[in-house]
Amino acid sequence: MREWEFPDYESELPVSEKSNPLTRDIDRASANHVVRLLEACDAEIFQEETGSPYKKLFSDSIIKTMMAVAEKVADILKGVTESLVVLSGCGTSGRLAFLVATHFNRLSTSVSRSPVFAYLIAGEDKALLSSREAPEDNAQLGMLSLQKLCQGKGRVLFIGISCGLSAPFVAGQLHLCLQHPEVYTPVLLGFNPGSQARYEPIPGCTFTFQSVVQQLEELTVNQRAFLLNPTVGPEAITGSSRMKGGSVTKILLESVLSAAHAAAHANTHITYMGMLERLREYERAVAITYAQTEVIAGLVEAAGQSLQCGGRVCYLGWGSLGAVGLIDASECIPTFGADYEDVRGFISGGYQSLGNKDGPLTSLGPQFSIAHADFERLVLHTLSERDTLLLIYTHCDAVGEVERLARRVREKTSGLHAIYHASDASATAADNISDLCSSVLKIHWPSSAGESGDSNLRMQMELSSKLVLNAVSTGAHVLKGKVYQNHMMDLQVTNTKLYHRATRLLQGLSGRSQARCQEALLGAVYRTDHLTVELLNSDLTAHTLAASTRSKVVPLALVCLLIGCSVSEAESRLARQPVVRDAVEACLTSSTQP
Ligand code: F1P
Repeated sequence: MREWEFPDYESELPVSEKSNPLTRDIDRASANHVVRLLEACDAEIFQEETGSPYKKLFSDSIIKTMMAVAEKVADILKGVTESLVVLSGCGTSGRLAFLVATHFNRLSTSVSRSPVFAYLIAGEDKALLSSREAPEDNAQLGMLSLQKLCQGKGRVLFIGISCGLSAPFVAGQLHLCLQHPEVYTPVLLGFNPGSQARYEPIPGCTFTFQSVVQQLEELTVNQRAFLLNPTVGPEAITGSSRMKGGSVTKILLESVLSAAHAAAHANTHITYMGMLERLREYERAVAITYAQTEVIAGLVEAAGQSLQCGGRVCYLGWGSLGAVGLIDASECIPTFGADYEDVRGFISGGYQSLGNKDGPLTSLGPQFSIAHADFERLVLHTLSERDTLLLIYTHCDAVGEVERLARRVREKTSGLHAIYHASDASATAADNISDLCSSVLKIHWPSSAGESGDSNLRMQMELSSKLVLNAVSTGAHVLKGKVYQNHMMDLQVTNTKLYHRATRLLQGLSGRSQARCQEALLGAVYRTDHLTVELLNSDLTAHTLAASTRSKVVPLALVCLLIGCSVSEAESRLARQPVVRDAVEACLTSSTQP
């Protein structure tokens, strides 16, 4: 058994919020070591069940549930009109719902079938590219958006994704499904046991996530609801479910939907061995990726250097790999308190290639300019040697266009790198692009990879790119000192889950009471040493809303707690010591000295 699997290990926390013993010292690790630690954490995804108290990805009950859900999807694909498969989630979970739904709609169109997949994300399409955590708390909003989407539909298979079994937005949608079983069949996807689902009351609702899960569990007996919740171990950076949580969401959804697609359109059967093989393909994809630890570490190092000296990291991706880049970049803002320009994604073809339902969002502001043309117009001329640029493409993409852009970037900086996916067949193709780059992460996919078709190979390349970019952006922020031990120190507290996570972090590091830590947090949110009774009594939504306009809230609160100083004194300390980890350590040392 792993340390975190013992019942007394951080026993009050669900698995998704526990800290991973493997990464306790990740804040002090070299780039190379960071990548190895991430590899070790990702390996837990495929850990066997033997000896563990938890259900795992390869557990019999998970494979069988995947098969049963695939059968339901296949029925819908086989052609009943007025049916829909809805994938829905918040943050990363919603972004992956988008990525997977658009992939399978394109696949359906390619075999002349109408698209039946739809996605929902809390905060709508804006949230695909920027952080919008507040709507995650809104169960009514979840219900309304599902109702609106499914108006007039006779049958809906609803797949709600919440890694921590915690988002009220998704709980509301599952509740709606339970109220209308004649239309909806609910599926819940997440990575905690049902007993660890969030039990906190949801304002204005009679249900909690926990009570919804209990109802779902009862219905699983007759296959009127499904629960896909293997445990994959705590995240490398505590609570950062964009990492393993996101990867497993992608693996599970794609395995189920591709089995359903093959059953509906290629007349294959959905079998136990077939499902197992799909999961094993992903396990191999993870291994193929991490076989290149050294090169990945080089990218982490380069990105880390850029962030440390005020430079930027830009991802220039093609096709769905461009979307993977956009997603990774968007997550740095809430996770590390980053600015949108620190890590930024661009996709060839912009919104047309992204295929989001609301179309171009460019008018919403500069961070919504996502096309390569935008990059050339707005960013290219500002590049310098401090910046790191990453081309992300495959042998199927417009290589001539990749080369053209590479040449333009190279005129400005030598910090150009590439992530290039090539199948065996194309591996020997002449490659002028490599000559322009400081380093190339060339991932060779054996012809056996994605045996069941180009679509599967593409999805594996996406996962592989996700792992590399997660390593680059996480590793770079670790090197920048944004992580203390394995905790994100500068997270945004823009919803109740994040507010509670921040409070727990403050309690753990300062040893103060929950009440005192909440006071310090609010002091940092409102930048005051004198919290009025009115402020203390106002509801959490007001606080999380106020926090969305503030930076460095958690580090400030911690400094106040450790030093016992005013908020403005803490602000000037942090200004003198901008590396959050160093500032925290300096305070911890002085607070333990007599
Ligand atoms: C949803 C989510 C995460 C994000 C952050 C805030 O979590 O948006 O994707 O990284 O932790 O919450 P979940 O509902 O999938 O657990």
